[in-house]
Amino acid sequence: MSAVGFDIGNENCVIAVVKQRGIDVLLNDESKRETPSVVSFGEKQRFLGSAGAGSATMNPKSTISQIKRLIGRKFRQPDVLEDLKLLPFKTSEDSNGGILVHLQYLGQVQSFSPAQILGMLLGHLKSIAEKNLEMPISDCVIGIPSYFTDLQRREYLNAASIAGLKPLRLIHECTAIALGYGIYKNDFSNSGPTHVVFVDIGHCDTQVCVAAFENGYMKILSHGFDSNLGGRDFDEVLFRHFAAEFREKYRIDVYSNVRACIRLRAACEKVKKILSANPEAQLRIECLMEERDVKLSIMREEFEKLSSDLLDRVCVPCRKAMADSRLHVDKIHSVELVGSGSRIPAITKLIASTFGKDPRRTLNASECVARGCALQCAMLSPVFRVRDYEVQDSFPFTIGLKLDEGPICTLSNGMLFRRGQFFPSLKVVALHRTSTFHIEAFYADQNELPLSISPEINRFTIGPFQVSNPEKSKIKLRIELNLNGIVTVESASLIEDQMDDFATRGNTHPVAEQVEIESNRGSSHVVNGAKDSYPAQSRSMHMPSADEMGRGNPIKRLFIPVSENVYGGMTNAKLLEAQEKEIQLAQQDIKMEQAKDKKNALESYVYDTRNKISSTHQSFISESEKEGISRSLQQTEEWLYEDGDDESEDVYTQKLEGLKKLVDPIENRYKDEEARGQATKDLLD
Ligand code: ATP
Ligand code: K
Ligand code: MG
Repeated sequence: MSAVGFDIGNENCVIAVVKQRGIDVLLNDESKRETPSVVSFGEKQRFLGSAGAGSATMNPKSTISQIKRLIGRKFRQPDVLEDLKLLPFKTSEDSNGGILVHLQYLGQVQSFSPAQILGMLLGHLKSIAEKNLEMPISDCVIGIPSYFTDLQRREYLNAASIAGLKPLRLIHECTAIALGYGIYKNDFSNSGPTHVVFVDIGHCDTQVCVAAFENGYMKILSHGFDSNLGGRDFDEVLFRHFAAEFREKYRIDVYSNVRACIRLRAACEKVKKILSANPEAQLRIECLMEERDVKLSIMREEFEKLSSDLLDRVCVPCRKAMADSRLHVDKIHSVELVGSGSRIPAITKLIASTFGKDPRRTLNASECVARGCALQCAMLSPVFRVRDYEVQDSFPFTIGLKLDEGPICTLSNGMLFRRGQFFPSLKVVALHRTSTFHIEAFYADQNELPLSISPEINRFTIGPFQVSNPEKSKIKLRIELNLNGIVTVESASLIEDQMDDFATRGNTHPVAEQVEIESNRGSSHVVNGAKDSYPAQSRSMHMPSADEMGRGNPIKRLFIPVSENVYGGMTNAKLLEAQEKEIQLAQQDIKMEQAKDKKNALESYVYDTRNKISSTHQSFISESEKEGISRSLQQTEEWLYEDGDDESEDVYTQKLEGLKKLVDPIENRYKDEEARGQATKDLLD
């Protein structure tokens, strides 16, 4: 058994596994520890990960990256439209308001949702893990940004299920980092918690969390983020700078040429990396467009000046997380800087001035998320024994609840779940209703959400049910913010009290006063082994509780069906369809890979045989045989370069069989002789 963790980045993915002795990061097909987050549609097969990145310049119009940014987003959100504008292929709105990308593949335009594309990428990572571990996997833990909405989380789970993965949980990336940091340390002070800030600057976003550590225990106090601030924004600063310079110096307009844009963006990223280690960098692209070679240099100082606005923005989520943690910066023991986007030297300076201390880099900047995910997977998996360690994460958004008649949990009258709520968490809401009704969960404070994100979460239909005596009955809803940060109605029940008229107890206000929110039952942390953790406790609630039984009242409890209406995302039918589609696409890839393998086998057979008949096998072959075989080899070779360049597995197999028929008799003579030689040798020895 292995516990697997996936860090899906906008630029790079990392896979880590917990093994008997510690954690390993797995190597991909190119023996790299990071796999580009790229899906590319070739003429007849997909190229995923490193292969996808390799085919990106050849196939810019059917290559997609940064899919994490599009997951669970609405087509019409302004920042989404900005992102989509950069894509060199068609996109449109699906029937749910989501995004569809339209790519040329297998001779036709095919449409995919972001969840499907992410599913392809996850499937690829899964296959890398399976190849490494030499066994099938499905249990895993996947990292997600803390600012992901309910829908984005659901879409991640859909993508995982398209890939045939079963996440034991989704975990906030910063929480995974903190877990990896804390679990093996047991030298924390005994005189109170040690507070550490983690800052992760990736390709597209910046995430911050403040964590409190004690020996054997960690707690996330707060999260901060900017979902639109990462390495790629610094690339963009350089891109705009160079595009303007080119217009001046070479009179060319890069923006008018898709391929030129892609090449310039890639070159800018390189320049940015060079400037992290050098005071000056040179940008040089041959034949960028209109047959012009371009060449310019830039100083680090100038780059920093150009990016001063971006640099200023880095401290905003840091300050926000500090404010929410209610700690003074003096109480911060250390600041850990991770994510490859943080390698820009000016960022280190900025973090230092924000916190009044130099940030540390004790963690592996690009691997720490995946490692934390693998650890969490091991902790949740019943077959692993990990040292006892307790993780408590907090949720970054306030969640409210409303009925069709109006809000029942709002900012002013107490929320369902508050920002900073430890989760998983369970609330019991009691209402007086006589027939089917709807409740709706929503993010109550738009200011907490990333820009242009919709506050809608989910609309639940409770019913059908019938109440015989409205005076003596109430509906109890158990509403959970689950381990994945998704809101669900875990159960709804109709409770009838035959004796006591509790419906009239209390007050008379039409909506708000009918609601009682009971205290949050169950612990809200995750400890080793799913069996010890909160969900197990909370689900054993099929019997009336003690207070209901207390007075010996005959209480009747009836479970009521609950159905969900998520705003967007996939229906079950769509998910099944996507799973089937993925199987087809994967089969096509396998078919093409197998054809390629057979083609290679045929090619090497031609070369080997040619060698043999003029060396080792020379004395076992007649002149005419040799001539015939040579002719066939020559023909096969020519065929391979022309008509046979792109054939099916069967065709290559047949060709190989044909050649073998000619060559096998000679091969057999050679082997017989060899065996005879060996026997003679044995006798003489
Ligand atoms: P995200 O977390 O946003 O989803 P990610 O996890 O894929 O993305 P990382 O791999 O942490 O992101 O970081 C990628 C970013 O780091 C890219 O923008 C890349 O250009 C940048 N980067 C990598 N090396 C350097 C360097 N030496 N100097 C500056 N930036 C760098
Ligand atoms: K990454
Ligand atoms: Mg990342």
